[in-house]
Formats: sequence, C-alpha cells, structure tokens
Amino acid sequence: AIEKKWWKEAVVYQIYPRSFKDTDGDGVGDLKGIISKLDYIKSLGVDVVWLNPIYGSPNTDNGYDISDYQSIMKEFGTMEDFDTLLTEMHERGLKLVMDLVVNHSSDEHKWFQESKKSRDNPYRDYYHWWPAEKGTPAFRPGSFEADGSGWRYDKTTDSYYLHYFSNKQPDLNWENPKLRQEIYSMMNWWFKKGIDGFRMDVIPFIAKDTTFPVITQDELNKNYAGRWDVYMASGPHLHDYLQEMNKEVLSKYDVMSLAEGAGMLKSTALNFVDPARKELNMGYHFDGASLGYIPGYFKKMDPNWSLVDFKKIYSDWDAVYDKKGWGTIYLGNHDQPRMTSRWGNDSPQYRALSSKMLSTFLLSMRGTPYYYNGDEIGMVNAKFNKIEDYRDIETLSEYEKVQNAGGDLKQFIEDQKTGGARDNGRTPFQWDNSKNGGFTTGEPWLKVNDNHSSINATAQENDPNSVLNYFRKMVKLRKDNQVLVYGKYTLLDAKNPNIYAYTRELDGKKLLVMLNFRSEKAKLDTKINLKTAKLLIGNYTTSSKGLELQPYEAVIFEIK
Ligand code: TEU
Repeated sequence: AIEKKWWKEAVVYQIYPRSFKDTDGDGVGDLKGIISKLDYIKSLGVDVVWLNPIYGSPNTDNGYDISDYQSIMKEFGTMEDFDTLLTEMHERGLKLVMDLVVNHSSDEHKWFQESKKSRDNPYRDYYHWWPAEKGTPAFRPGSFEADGSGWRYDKTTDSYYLHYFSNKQPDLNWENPKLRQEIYSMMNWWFKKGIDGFRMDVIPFIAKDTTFPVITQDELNKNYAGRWDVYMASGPHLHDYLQEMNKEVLSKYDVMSLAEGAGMLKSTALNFVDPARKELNMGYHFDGASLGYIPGYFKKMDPNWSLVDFKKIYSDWDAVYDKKGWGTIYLGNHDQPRMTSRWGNDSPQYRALSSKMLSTFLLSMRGTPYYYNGDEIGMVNAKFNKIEDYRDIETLSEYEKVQNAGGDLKQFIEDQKTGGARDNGRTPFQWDNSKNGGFTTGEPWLKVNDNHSSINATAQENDPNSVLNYFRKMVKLRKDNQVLVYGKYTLLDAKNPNIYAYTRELDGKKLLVMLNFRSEKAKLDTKINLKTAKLLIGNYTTSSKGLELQPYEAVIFEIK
C-alpha cells in the first residue's frame, strides 16, 4: 500500500533569495522582498518554499559558505524579518524548507578561526587537517579552485586543510562527535522556530575515508557521481551519521528532508530514503543534471543531446523508488542553466510553448516536483558577452583555468550562452517591464536579462494563455489528480527520439502524457486509441487529438 505523506503531495517552489526581490535598494534580494511577494507565491498553488541559504555568510559562494548558522545574512535582513516571513507563510498555508549546508562552513566561521590557531586547539578536529610532515596529502579535487586542488596549506600550523569546494569553504569533520552535536543542536534550534524541513546540501560528502588514500586522475575522470560516491564521499559512517541525525533531530518533528548531492546513485539511493532505515525522506539525482554536457569542456551543451537518454534517466530513477522511498523531479535550480534554454527552445517562436511543455513534464511525473523561481514565467539564460558580467565563483575559476592553460576564452564565453554557467539561472526575477525588471531600484548584483521588457510576471498575470497561467493550471491539475502524485509510471515508445510519452495509473484512473521535445511535428508510435480520450490540458489553443503532435506540444488525456 502507498504510504501517503504531505511532502509527497507537495509542489516545492525554490526561491533564490539573492535574486528574488530587493526592498532596500542595495541590489540584492532580501526577506522583506519575499514577504512582499507571498500572495504571488500563494497564487501559484505551490505548497512548500525552499529557500537557498539565508544565514550569515561572506558570500564567496552566495551563502553556501556559512559563517554563522543561527543568524540571517545582513544583506537579506534580520532575524525579525525571518520570524515575520515564517509567520506570514504559515498563515497562508505555505511551508518553509531551508538549506542545510553542513559538509563545509565558511573559513570565517568562528570554529575555523579557532581550528587554524594551533594543532591542540579545542576546535582543531572540527575540520580535516593534514600535518605537512606526513608529506603532501593525496590529491583531492577542489571545485571552484583554478588550481583544482582540494587541499590548502596553512603555515600557522604547518598543515593542509581539506576543501571540496573553494578554499574559503573548509570541509567539516563529521568523524568528530562534538561537531555532529553542534550541527544537531543548530538543526533543533531552527525546527523549534517552526521551519518545515531541510534540503541537505551535498549530504553524501559529509562522510569521507579520512585516511585519504591515493585516487588516481583516471579514477577521478569517471562519471561525476561515481567519483564522489566511490572515492571521495559516502564514506564508511555516512548512514550512521544520518541515522543519528534522524534520532537526535528529524524524528522529533513532522518535517521533510531532502538528500541532495552527487554521489547518490541508483544503487545507493534507497540507503538514504528507505523509510525503514529512518534517515531521510527523498532523494535528488544528478544523472539528468550532467546529461548533454560535452566531456572535457566546462558545461558546454551538446545541442543534439539525446531525448532517449533523458527518458531512460527519468524512467530508471522512477523504478528506483517503485516499491519504497521517494524521489524528486527537477529541471532547473540555482546550479543549472534555465530549463527552457537547456531542454526547451528559447527562441521567440518556441520559448513560451516549450516552457509550458517542460512544466507539464515536471508536474506529471512521480516524485516531488522542485520548481525553480522564474521558470513559471519562462525566464531564459543570461547569455552574457563578457566574463565581467559573471559573478559565480565556479565560472570565474573555470575561466581562470582556461586562461592559465592559454585556452580560447572567447569560445568559453560563447559556450556558456547555451551552456551551464550557474549565473544563467541566477539573474534577478523579472516582475515587470520597468528598469531592472522591478527587482531593485538600485544596481542589481547580477545583470537583469534584457528581455525582462517582454518576459515578466505582470505582463502574464491576466493573460489566460501565458506561461504563468499555464503553470497555475498544471499545478491545479496535479493537486486535483492524485494519480499524478502516486500513480504508477509507464514509459511508452522508449526509442522515440522526439516524443516523451508515459501513462500514470492509480485506482482505475489512467492518464496519458505526451510531450514533443522538438521544433518539428512528431508522431508517437504506439497502439493507443484516443477515440474516447478526454483532454485534461494542452499547451496549444487547439490540442492535437491523435498521436501526431505539433512542435513542443504537450497534452494530457484521461484514457480508458
Ligand atoms: O551543489 C552541489 C553540487 O554538486 C554542485 O557543486 C554542482 O555539482 C555544481 O554546482 C555543478 O556546477 C551544492 C549547491 O547547490 C551549490 O550551489 C554549492 O556551490 C555547492 O553545493 C557547495 O555548497
């Protein structure tokens, strides 16, 4: 029997606070800005808001480098603002999920400031240190570092410290029970304030083999999840930690927990989310996130990516959770390019159509949908023309790598227009056609996309055929049809290179979803009689009634 849960039935709306709405004119979004938009958020029909980190941070990695876990980042406002936000969300029946970033802290956190002082400091073992007299530590990659290294030498104690991300994001040592207790008490503090869950940043990474054995470069060149899962993360005690976290924290509240991070493989996902293991609630895979990038280039997108591969990824992951556990469905977030640019078609002719088609996919699959702010109005990639317009530490460090290697910098910038640079998805929300899209009266921290003059929420609010109102309709369709939440998923015509078609079935109700991912007409090759089918939604004013679809057409039928 299906175990029904509110977080399985929820639609999650991810807000990137830095780019959502600025009310004090500093060019950075803030909590008061989110409060001012709660009626808009409620009008979408979503149930849960996931906020990217809002805690004290020097913003080396836009809040994923936390210097004070129990404070609000000064650019975002005060703890009073937070309390107001939470109260006003709960008053509207909206739940709040926060970002838990505990694989690493900022180097400006007091724990690290103490830890680096001396080898016998009480906080020394809150982090991973390698004494220099043991020789150079075995290579570990450090994302966001131009030299690619995950170790940084610190002369004060003649030792190296580990950082899987930037050197200003030292990895926390979860082997240390004192550190783990600090994390649990911080989590309990936030739950006692009334939040409704955590999205857990790179949670498989918290457990490492702290003997740091040698990993050769060709071993690391294995696929992204593989290298983290097999070599760098998911260490021996990972599930001991998560079961301890559940016992000490999560089990005490009616909250949701999402395990994020490369290293969750189809073969290991249930170790995190099988309810019998009392760890976390739902998993988040990266197989789709890495599909379509051309190996050897930084997030260079292959325009001929394979829909057959895409369908296989999502179908295989649906099968992982067929009997137990629960998954998530996403196509965009703050680490990804805009879904319409990447998986749809952001040309003027097909932008709106393909946005609606992709939303139909996201909201008709089995698994909790994580929907990224701005996709509901069809926002697209920034397509900056120069490196000075970029802000993301990841893109800047990758650019520096190309520079150091004497590579083609112009090509690098061109690649990112259709590629995966994370700022593509971080440009400010486009509220209206005024200067800076109504996001700020000041200088935005990251340029607003020029197309805000035509692509903005205000222009779409009262247009029944807008991307925004289609999104609202799709959310309502999902809420009104539990078959779209819990129903069995069956892929049809798997080898079709243009159409993604599947059925959802529950208690005798059967829906057929057909999505044309191409700019040409396409035909579904399967035996389905649509004579008695009832059209539930379509992204054309007149939907196709047969098995041939218009460009980027999406339809959902109830079939017998
Ligand atoms: O990202 C986890 C992660 O896997 C990313 O490093 C991802 O692989 C990368 O962005 C691909 O381009 C989380 C957060 O979502 C991300 O914003 C942070 O930068 C990262 O962890 C470090 O906290």
